Amino acid sequence: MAPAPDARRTPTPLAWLAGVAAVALGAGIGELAARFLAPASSPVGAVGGALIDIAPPWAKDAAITLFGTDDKIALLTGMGIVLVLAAALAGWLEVRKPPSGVVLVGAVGAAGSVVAATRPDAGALSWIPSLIAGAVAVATLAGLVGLLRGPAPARYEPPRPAAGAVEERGAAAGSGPITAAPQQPPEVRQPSRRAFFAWAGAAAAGGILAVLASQVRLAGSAVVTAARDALRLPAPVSAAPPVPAGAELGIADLAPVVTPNGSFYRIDTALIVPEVDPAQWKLRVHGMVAQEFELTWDELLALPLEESWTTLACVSNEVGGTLIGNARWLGYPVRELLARAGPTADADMVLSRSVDGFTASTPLEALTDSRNAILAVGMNGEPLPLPHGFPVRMVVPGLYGYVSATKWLVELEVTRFDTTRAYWTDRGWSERGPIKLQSRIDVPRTGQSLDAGDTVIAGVAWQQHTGVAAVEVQIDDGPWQAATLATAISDDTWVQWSMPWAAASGEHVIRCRAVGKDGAQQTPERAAPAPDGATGWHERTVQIT
Ligand SMILES: Nc1nc2c(c(=O)[nH]1)N[C@H]1C(S)=C(S)[C@@H](COP(=O)(O)O)O[C@H]1N2
Ligand SMILES: [Mo]
Repeated sequence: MAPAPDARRTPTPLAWLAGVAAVALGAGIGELAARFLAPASSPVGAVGGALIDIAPPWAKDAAITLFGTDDKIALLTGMGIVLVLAAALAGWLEVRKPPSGVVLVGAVGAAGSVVAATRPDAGALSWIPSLIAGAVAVATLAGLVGLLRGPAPARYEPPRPAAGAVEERGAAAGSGPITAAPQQPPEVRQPSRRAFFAWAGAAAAGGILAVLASQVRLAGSAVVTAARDALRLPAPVSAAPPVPAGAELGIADLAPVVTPNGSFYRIDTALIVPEVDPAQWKLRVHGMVAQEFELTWDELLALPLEESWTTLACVSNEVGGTLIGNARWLGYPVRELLARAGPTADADMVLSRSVDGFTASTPLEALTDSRNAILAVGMNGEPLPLPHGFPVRMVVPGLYGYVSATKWLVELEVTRFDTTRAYWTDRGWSERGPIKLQSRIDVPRTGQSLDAGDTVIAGVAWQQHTGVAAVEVQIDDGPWQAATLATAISDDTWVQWSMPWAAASGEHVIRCRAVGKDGAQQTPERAAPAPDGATGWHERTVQIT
């Protein structure tokens, strides 16, 4: 392979720059290609999705604890840092030991291609963008490093004995063409630094522009947004009851009893929000049933839809956490669809599947009893927002989202717990996920400085499908005092609570705990979210001045 005679003359930062600029251009072009070819399989999206899938439960837990609903931004940032470091390494390698740099870059591109092609939602063309990314980065890196090396030194040729003359090398040294060369250090022509900087800058800028362009909604993806915008959901045959008077205490900083869609927590494994065109949407109901069937979007909307209030909660929610929200859902009872399919007597679970491969295992019983387990199409009076599962998701009161609330739903498979596992149960989370009794202090806020005097302590409490009977508050290890419960919308929703407080100056510790309508006390025992939901009392320290 071509040696790099002047490798030591190339400042290392320039080698890094060559790698980073080349990879930036490759990655940018790859993302852009994905936007045109196979939207669901951008190289970054595919690799990120795979990383999410192989992450162990503690890693999910840690990511959510550290970054909350910004976990995806954190992952992308982390991937970006790793990519930049790897790119700099490739540049360095290519200068020192060509072609190891381009081999590294090419290998990463090829690996990305394999990952993209094997994602659950991969299409026939999903392998292409990563391969394009790799090829562009390889060509750019080779070109940039070529510029760093400069043109081949014209006035210096290392001694190159003729074939078969190796033994005679010493003897021949004094004769032949080399004798004509001046006996002084060979003059290496200064490589063109200016050209290098120009091309490296152009490559990096081109990469950034391509990434930006790939984020612009192109004709293909606008289809789903436009379909959603144009949608008029049918009126429910049974409307949800209005929010009762007294359910919303209207206290500043207290979570509103109805969570606006825009501030509803979002948790899922989808690095890129799936885009499902309702016109193409179908639900397949199959498995251990008497009668398999498929349901189209138009057929679903023609069914008598019902409205209900359900508070969704994430199993990853820490004590005091905010991965919970309450909405008015419009949908069709899953129980009716299952009745149409006719589950066999030995079935005990329904595996719901998302278009991106996510699955949830829900006890058959929770989908066939009288609760409002629905295929939801509407959220707070509008079609589901894309990040919340457009066009169809499941909503099941009383169960954590990971075992029930499948977004971008395309399949219901009736099966058994002892033969089939779901996305998170496959990763160490509990098979069953009933929501645990919890209560949270929202007011006073963390870090809020309050003046001594009359103020209020307030929060929310929940145990969906059981209901909350009482909330108690303890200040500074004093006696537990009953808070006032607001009116609950229903047992399937959270409920606000409040308690007046004559705050004396100093530092105070406030604690809360709830009692369920089944008489159970919220346990003080601290448990982490994994494997089946956090427990413990929420407490907050406040400074009164
Ligand atoms: N397709 C899909 N559906 C999913 C998930 C997912 O990762 N993919 N996550 C589940 C989890 S863990 C929760 S808590 C809820 C969150 O729903 P939300 O994002 O609408 O609040 O969605 C559930 N549905
Ligand atoms: Mo979750």
